[in-house]
Amino acid sequence: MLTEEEKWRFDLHGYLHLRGAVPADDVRRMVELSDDWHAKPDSELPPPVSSYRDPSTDPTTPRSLNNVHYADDVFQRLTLNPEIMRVVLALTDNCPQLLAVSLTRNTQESDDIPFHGGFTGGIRNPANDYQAADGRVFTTFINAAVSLVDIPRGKGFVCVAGSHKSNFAKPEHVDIYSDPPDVDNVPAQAGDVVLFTELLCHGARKWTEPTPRRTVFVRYSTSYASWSPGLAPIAAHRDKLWPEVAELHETAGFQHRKEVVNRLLTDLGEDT
Ligand SMILES: O=C(O)CCC(=O)C(=O)O
Repeated sequence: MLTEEEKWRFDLHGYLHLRGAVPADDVRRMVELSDDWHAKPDSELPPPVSSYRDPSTDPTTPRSLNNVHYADDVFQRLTLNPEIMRVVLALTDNCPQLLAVSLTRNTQESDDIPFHGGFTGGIRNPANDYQAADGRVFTTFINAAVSLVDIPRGKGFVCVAGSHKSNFAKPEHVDIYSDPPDVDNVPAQAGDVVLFTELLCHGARKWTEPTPRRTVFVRYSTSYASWSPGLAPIAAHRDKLWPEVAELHETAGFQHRKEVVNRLLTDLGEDT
């Protein structure tokens, strides 16, 4: 499901840039919902949508609204997006679990996001691991960053390409504003997805454009990772999810093949 070039690129860099993965109508709808919900306090949001950090006590942290897929179909459709899932299935060896969906807004008032993540040797965390062998790439914790706006060069997502398999600590002076080849910035168009292993050292530069940056972060892990069991699905709101999305959320053993995976593989023309 990954081309040889994509495998080479993901192994080398720790991320893939999927261009035009999300239909324009869906992007428009998500921008509309972002502008509506981000204008409201948490008390007026459709449950179980809520801020990751309370904006009244953390006003400069980019506000991230969690659980948005319970509140509108467009986000459920995004969790099953064929281009995103083509890559997620390959990277999890057909054992994916949906962890979280958050709608984030960065404005000129928002803080930048310093580098975090990155492997610096030692024993790997099995819930956030990366391996490449037998002509395949494999990772256990994935973030699909879906951009809803155009990101000019020099702004937005940055990473230390290759740091998902680095063995040495990053020098202090290499930061989110450093230049290539130490730091990669990924300019993107609305509807593009930057899909990365959370093991990659990554962050975001300060947003200086007059209109907000709007991004949906869809996080996946392997189905058998149980380090965030409280995340999903939320029992009291499970009936708001499509059956396939609820199943995608479930923790399951690595020998178990989810029905949603078989359906996606069939749609992708793969042998189930
Ligand atoms: O805003 C970004 O592109 C980076 C977000 C980030 O650092 C994260 O989701 O962990």
